[in-house]
Amino acid sequence: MSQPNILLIYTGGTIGMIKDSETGALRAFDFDNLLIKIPELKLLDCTIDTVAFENPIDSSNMRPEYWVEIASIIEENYNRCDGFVVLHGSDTMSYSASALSFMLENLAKPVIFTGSQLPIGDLRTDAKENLITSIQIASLQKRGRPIVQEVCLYFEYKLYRGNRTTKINAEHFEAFSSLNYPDLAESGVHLKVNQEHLLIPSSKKSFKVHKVLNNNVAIIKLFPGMSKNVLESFFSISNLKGVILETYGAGNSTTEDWFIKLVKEAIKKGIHIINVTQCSGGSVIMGQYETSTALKSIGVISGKDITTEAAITKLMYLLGQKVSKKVFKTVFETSLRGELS
Ligand code: ASN
Repeated sequence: MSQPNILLIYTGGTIGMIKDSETGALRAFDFDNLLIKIPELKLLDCTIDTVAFENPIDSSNMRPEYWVEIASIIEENYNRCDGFVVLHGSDTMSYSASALSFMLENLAKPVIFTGSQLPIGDLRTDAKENLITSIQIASLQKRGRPIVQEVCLYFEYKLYRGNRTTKINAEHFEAFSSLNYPDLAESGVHLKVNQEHLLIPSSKKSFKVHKVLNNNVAIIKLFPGMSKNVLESFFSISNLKGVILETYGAGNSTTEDWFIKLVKEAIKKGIHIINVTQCSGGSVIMGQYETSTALKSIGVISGKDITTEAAITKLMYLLGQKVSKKVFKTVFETSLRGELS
């Protein structure tokens, strides 16, 4: 049987960075140098092709155009390759993994995002394990079919559903967490895949790539003391189409009249408002407390247990799809790629 063919897509991030000799700051460097640093790749049981961004980026410079670029590379190589590994900075990796999960409809092959906290050239780097195991996961097959068939994120011995993750630590090697969904696999002495948690795509539907994203969106994080003026300014942004409202606890907010009135007016103007909790884990349950019943009754959409990263990218995706006003709430509250329970 032939070896799986894996495409490694290098976008940038700490994994391939070096220290600028003048400023001491880390900056992205070219991909060929990166591969020289990992001779172990030749020992893997697969063939590896590589594509790199012309100018690799620190992922803090990530934007939807780059997501389209990653999606297009996957689309162009979809039939030829058995799996994809995307090397990406950790800062916005959860946003990118979430965005790609929505853009790649009926995905039936693994797309594994990974990166590292220390550059690959560093003596104590976490890059090698992350990269090598990601490639191994992307190569896993059963009866000639890939075992993982969704967008994932692999970091520090754990494989997560990409759109369930959040970067939770800027210091630890264990930089990501998936608080509302179990790990898909764990890497120890053996690679343990939790089959029961994997997405199983419908084999009848063909792969489709969506490249239109609408970024006329905003995230508003509530805090005690937020003034009417601030909220009013947000809602008067021209052409604003949707807002992720980061609320307290199980989806609660202030019940002050001015607040509820402004949100109600925004919804009337056609702005979609999605209630997502500021907590890292748990779910929005509008109506559980008195402080969320008004939000429910004026038509605020429940983000349930979605992450902010998945919510903002789902919003951009659905707006890009021109989902009608009538069904927008229902579609948003439905799991499309396993992003909510
Ligand atoms: N600033 C880096 C990035 O996101 C952080 C990292 O990769 N660890 O590109």
